[in-house]
Amino acid sequence: MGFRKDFMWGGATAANQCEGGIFEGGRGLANVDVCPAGKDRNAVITGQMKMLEMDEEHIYPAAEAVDMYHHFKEDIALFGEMGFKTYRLSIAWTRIFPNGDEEEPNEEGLKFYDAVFAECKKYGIIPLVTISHFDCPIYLIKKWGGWRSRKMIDCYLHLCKVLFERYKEDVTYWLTFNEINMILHAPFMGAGIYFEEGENEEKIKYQAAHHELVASALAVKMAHEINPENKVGCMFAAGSAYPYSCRPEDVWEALLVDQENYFFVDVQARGYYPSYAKTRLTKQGVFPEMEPGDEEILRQYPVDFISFSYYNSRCIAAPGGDQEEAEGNLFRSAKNPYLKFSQWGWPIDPLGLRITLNEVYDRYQKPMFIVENGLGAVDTIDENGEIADDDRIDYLRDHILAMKAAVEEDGVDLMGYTSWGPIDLISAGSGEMKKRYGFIYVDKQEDGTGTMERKRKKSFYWYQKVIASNGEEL
Ligand code: BGP
Repeated sequence: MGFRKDFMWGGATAANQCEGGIFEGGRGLANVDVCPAGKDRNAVITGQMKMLEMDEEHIYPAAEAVDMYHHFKEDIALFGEMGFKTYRLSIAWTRIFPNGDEEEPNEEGLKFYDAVFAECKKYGIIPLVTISHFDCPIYLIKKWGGWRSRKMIDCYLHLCKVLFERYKEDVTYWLTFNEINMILHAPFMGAGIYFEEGENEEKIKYQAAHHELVASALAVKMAHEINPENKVGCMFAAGSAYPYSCRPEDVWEALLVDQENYFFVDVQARGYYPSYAKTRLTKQGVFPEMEPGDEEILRQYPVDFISFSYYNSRCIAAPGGDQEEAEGNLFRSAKNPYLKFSQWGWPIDPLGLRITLNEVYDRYQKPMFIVENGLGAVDTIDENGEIADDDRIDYLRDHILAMKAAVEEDGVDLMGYTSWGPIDLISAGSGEMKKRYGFIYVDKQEDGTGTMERKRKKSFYWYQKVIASNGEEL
């Protein structure tokens, strides 16, 4: 049986991690631009340290990134050479609206994406567009505090309207927010929120989440009105929570972690706040304020499909245990003794992808799309000038096999797979350049030096075969 004939193979990037050119084309400054590399990054992205401008002391890797702003033709040609059916990219909000609340969009910014989509078309690549990949204009953060304010909904919808109309002929696949559940873990990066001393952080985060959920539902409505062909998905950071042991307290804690993440998809896919969230958030005094009509909006405009990132599963123990902690995509979890780990300490769990696919499909019964998956690793160029990234190939092969089993043996409905960072780009979590995910190497080094030259790695040729054989030759 295998993957469907029109399976959407490809790769995924985010504007702020690859474009650079943040002062070009009339672009404004965004939260993602002022997240520094180095020791303060975590405090900034989690909203514990206020940073709304660039200063002299820090390095801001998004400023140049891998300069796709100037290299996109070459890069998309390489995606075409690999046989990509789709390319997931995000729009830098501040290229279109430098402040975020202007009436008229910035034509130069719109033209840039016209050119990107034209390039995709040349190679028969279908764009899959993330409207906001952790992107929030600084101006709106200064004015209203980012997504903590309901005012953001209108600004976001104005952006959506401009995008849906302008790119009507080019784009029919959209994602409203990247990893919407990241708002709970990295609220500044996820939603432009930083905290003042003494604030009720949970309440602010859930209020902001509510605003995004309403905005997302209204974006679905608008997308369908503007073009009935449009398909809109939600996107969350997935990875099932395993109990650390069969001790009921561990099982319970794992269930809570899963619910915390599924909460967002429950609302976006089913159209209402699940009972557990209503009850618990109310008891904790953090249930968001809603306006009349919000519940109807959520109910009327659920998403068409569900997408997620999967890097690893999580292993959860009840508080008070002395188990070791593992790293992994800004989520805290216990170290799973049965798994191997990446160079960045992230667990490697291909079967976990099959488990997650089954869980998500069981829960929502909607088509799914894996829009991020990959191995962040250091790459070295050997004496022949080649990059033999066998670990990456192994990682991807094992995950694709797991997803194949989920399709062939478990019957899950999967639309496509876009691996993360098909071209090296900067890390969202750490801001590092040396953590590479690409099939294409970029000569940009950790200290900012490099020629920006692009180079095919061994995995480039491997993925080309995978796509050509629709996932049969692995
Ligand atoms: C996800 C983000 C991506 C991406 C990826 C890998 O959370 O959606 O933007 O960067 O994780 O994480 P990292 O860059 O920290 O290795």
